[in-house]
Amino acid sequence: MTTLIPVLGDQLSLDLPSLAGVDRADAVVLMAEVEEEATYVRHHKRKIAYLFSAMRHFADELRALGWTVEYVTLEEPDNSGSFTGEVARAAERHQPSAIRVTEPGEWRLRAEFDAWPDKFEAAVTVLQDTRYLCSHARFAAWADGRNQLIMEFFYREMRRETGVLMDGKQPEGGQWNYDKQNRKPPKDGLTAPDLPAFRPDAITRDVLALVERRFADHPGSLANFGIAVTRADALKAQEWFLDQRLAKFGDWQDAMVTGEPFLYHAVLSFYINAGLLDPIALCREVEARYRDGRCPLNAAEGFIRQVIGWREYMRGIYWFTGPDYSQRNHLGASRPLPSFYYDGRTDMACLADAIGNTLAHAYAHHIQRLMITGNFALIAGLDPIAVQAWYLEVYADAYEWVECPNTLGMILYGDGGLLGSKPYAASGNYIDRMSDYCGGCRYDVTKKMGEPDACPFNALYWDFLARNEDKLRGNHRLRNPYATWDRMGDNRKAAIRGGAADFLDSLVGAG
Ligand code: FAD
Ligand code: DLZ
Ligand code: SF4
Repeated sequence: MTTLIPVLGDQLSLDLPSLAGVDRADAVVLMAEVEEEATYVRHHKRKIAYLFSAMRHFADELRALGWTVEYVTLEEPDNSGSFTGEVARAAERHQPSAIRVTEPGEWRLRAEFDAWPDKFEAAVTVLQDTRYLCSHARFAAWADGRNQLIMEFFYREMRRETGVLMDGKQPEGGQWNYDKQNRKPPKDGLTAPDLPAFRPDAITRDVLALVERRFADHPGSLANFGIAVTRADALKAQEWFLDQRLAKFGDWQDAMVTGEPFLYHAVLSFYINAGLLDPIALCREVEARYRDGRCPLNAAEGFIRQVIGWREYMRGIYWFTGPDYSQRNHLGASRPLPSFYYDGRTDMACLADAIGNTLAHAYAHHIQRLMITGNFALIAGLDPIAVQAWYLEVYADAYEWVECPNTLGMILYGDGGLLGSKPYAASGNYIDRMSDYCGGCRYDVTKKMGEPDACPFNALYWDFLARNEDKLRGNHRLRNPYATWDRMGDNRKAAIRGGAADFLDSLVGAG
């Protein structure tokens, strides 16, 4: 009568539905480090090390709670190399009568799980992942029949349903959204308190050696690894964010400063997405700090919007649109990813900083992902498949359910506006306003005409609009930029487009 409970690397939560209500005395939890999950894209070394160590610690946590856990390490000689292969081997060993699993975070694995009933004799149950606020059915009920899926309206429903930051039926403070108070340009010398670092224990040290040995050709560095790998330490990181950074989160949410990889961001997405932290409990803590007068409303609302708004919305879009969503390419972009995405070697100071952070920490904060690497990918017309693979590889919080809609929908406009009403394209001007990058750059952000030292973002921005005119001119939110473009003389237009073409020709592909 044994129940087999396979648990994936991003399901490290005691609240997992597949664990709920099961007799521990008659169940086997299966966890497996497998080549297929570790290499279906070339994940950043830090991401693999974090997940393997967190998985090993979670297995120990479950054992301490009385569960029987079978843990298959990557180098175990009989390791089949795939998750389904390991379920098959465990089914051979235990002849379970039931297999209970929580749905995975990617269509790729969902297709595999859906084939299990034909493959295994045991009764297979795939349970909805209750770690999210919004079920697939709930999102579909909201989304069905709408031409555009506007996050703000979805977010308001989540606020109403949870009662978070509500004052009766009204939003706390009278407004739903304090986004306008989340855009302060950085002031000179803006710094943030250092992140807490968690010293690697023996389990983590073993995993670091394993990753160095087996994934040497994957991007990124393992130096100074300090990511929390247990729930207890992730909770310490959460507490530290609430105490040290939350109050200023709202003000500096969109700011970028050279050499400050984290600023006032939470740096909690690794833990939330892998199951070590509960996002809803975290939002309630944030609300409590606001109600106690320990953080302003623009910080509390700004943070809660990211978690019960953007995060839930992105997941809803991913499952609502189906497995083909990631293949869309509305703008027909096809340029290979430049090599500097993998080594950070570029004279563009903004890209060098954002990519340098990424390779060092498997992290970049949101505005770097959106307005630096993302904006460049959009206006340079990079191939959406290559861009998605890069974002999935290099961030320790990346799983397709959250990476794909952010990349394809939010930055690349690959879905033609289902998710955003206009592309997030910006010239160097925006980057100059929101960062200190341009002061230390060999390019001149004030130059636009295609001179050798003109900021490449400037020519690329106009070139992007001109290149995609047939698809974008009709967008009423782009009326002003197109009106400006129209007012430019032919010589100026030709100089800008020539500058963009020269720059694009000079890029070396990563392949
Ligand atoms: P904070 O800025 O402190 O925000 C708090 C929390 O809000 C985050 O921990 C996260 O859980 C949530 N959040 C904020 N913005 C988003 C968003 N747009 N979508 C989903 N959740 C959000 N986030 C991922 O978790 N995984 C990804 O693979 C991922 N890929 C991205 C790709 C692109 C192109 C862009 C523009 C954004 C991506 N994001 C992704 C969203 C966001 O950048 C990260 O969640 C955030 O940078 C994580 O750092 P933090 O914990 O310091 O977040
Ligand atoms: C990301 C990842 C990696 C690198 N390795 C494993 C692994 O060896 N075993 C495992 O169970 N999960 C791993 N994961 C997480 C999965 O890829 C993740 O569960 C799916 O992408 C679904 O979100
Ligand atoms: Fe980036 Fe242009 Fe500023 Fe250089 S000048 S940092 S390339 S925006």
